[in-house]
Amino acid sequence: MSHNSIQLKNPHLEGMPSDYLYHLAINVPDTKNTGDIQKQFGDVRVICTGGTAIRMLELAKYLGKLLGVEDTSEPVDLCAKGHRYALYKVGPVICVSHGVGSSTFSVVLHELLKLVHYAKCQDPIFLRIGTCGGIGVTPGTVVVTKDAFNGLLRNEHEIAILGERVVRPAQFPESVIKDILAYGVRPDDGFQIISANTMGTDCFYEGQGRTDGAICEYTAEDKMKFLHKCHDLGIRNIEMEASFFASITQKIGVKAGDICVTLLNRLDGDQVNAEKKEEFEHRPFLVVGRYIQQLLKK
Ligand code: R2B
Ligand code: URA
Repeated sequence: MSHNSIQLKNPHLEGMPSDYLYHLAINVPDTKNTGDIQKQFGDVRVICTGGTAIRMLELAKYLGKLLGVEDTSEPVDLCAKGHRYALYKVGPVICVSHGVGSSTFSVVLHELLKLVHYAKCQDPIFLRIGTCGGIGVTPGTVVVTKDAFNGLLRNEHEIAILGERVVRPAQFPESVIKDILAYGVRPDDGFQIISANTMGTDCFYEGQGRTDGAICEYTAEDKMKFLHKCHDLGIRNIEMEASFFASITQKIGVKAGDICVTLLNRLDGDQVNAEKKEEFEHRPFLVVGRYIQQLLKK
């Protein structure tokens, strides 16, 4: 089987003798000779990302045990010096926090893509393990994203570049979705897993049609109409990164998947009930853990 490292889509990088991955606090002193980075990160096959540092530490510990990683010491945050994101490495997996929304995720994802490029990682897969609001599904359901919609209900990601609107497609590869569903689920798990479309918004409150933010200029009826419109488009969950994540990984041509657990059914309300949060947040760990186990057998 032939393996590939990722090709970035930036010709300017060719002319940079060194590169400082500022928010990760990782220095690449010589971009043409990245032996040290390859030594530290070259074995990485899976890049798990998720909102908070604590959840990524828990995931790292969980995966360390599951994958039988020999080093049993507490994972160390390798990017602590950057003071922005946390990065833990357990064997061939790194678990990295990305904050809330695509603006914070964008910063770390650009740097992670450069990191795996400099490290010459072979066939890396990027995953997001997150939380979301569901639409018409039982709270606790795990949703694996197919097409990612933005807050304008378009299956694309829109971003301002050089003062212009740039629109990019936002789909996740079918092969990854298929494998996550095939290997990540067991009938006795006690929760549902589905693949469906996801809306990624730039705002938790008004952007997701909530009526419990500091500002709301629409009626409860308008909100329900909007949520039903989402449902009609096959959208079963709402979070804040999917369209950005799909668009960047699709543009680079790197495999990726977005796996989120629904904390509430938005057709029933807006407030997130924290009671079951911890139990629910563990569900994508099970799914992703089994998927990674299978992946590493190949
Ligand atoms: C889900 O949860 C966060 C907001 O609470 C955000 O990162 C997301 O996508
Ligand atoms: N995360 C979101 O973005 N929305 C929700 O409703 C819950 C979690």
